[in-house]
Amino acid sequence: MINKMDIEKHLTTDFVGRNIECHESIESTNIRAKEVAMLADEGTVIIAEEQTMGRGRLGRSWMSPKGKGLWFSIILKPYLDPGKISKITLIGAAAVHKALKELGITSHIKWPNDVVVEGKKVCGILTEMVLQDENSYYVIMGIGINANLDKGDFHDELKDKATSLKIIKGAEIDRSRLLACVLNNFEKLYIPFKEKEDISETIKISRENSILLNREVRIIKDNVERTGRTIDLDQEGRLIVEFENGKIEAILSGEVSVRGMEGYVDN
Ligand code: BT5
Repeated sequence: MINKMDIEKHLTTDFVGRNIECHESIESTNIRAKEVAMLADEGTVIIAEEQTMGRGRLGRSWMSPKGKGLWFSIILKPYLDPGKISKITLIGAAAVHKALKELGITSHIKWPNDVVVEGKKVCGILTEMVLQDENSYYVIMGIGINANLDKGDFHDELKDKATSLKIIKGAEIDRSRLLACVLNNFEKLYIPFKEKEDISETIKISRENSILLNREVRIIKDNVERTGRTIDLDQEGRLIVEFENGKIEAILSGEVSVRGMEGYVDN
């Protein structure tokens, strides 16, 4: 069981993770975070041992078995133009990448919201915006990390595309330490963004560790599917893609499949 004291031992942050709400079992930490966001301090973290209705993007489900993962949400109040919120997901992914590196695990970032190890997903991020009134909103960033799941914990559908840190390392992961590490790295990258809209360090980490650059990809956005080649990630965190028709576009969000990964093998 994760407890606050174990997490606090490893925290070096000013505000992220300084308030933590722990649940044994909950529908979704994002749902709970939305309920308490208005009165909560920025940086409050909601964590659960188990989620019974863990969610991914577009209403997909997120498997969150009890005691095996890190399922948590951070409440943020950045007071920025809502159009810039997708960058927070990139900051989260960069923070997870850095935390895994501190544990000796090499990971790659799959723009915009996944972290993969050995080509398989170990972490997914769901960032949601909650409008308070016309002029203000909160951001809930939910992060799911497959820490100590065993092979048998994955449904058949996920066996080939997902893995856990325990499977990779061959040993249990200290979840409290990992959580503190993610929060420490997140705050360092988030403060320049909140104060100066500076995400240069996040972009640098994402570029250097991206699994997507210079790859043939299939991109689904607004139900339209197109294939192309990824060229770069720009300073705004947009994926630059050259599509089959030769047109180059900067994509802010979308669903990307890489040829040769996760079942995308057609010619
Ligand atoms: C995501 O969505 O990857 C975002 C996942 C966010 C989960 C966190 S946990 C804490 C917080 N509370 C929540 O309720 N959610 C957040 P997406 O890119 O749409 O990927 C979803 C897809 O990933 C599913 O359709 C499955 O194919 C796959 N998937 C589900 N559970 C998984 C797991 N534990 N590990 C790896 N892949 C998984």
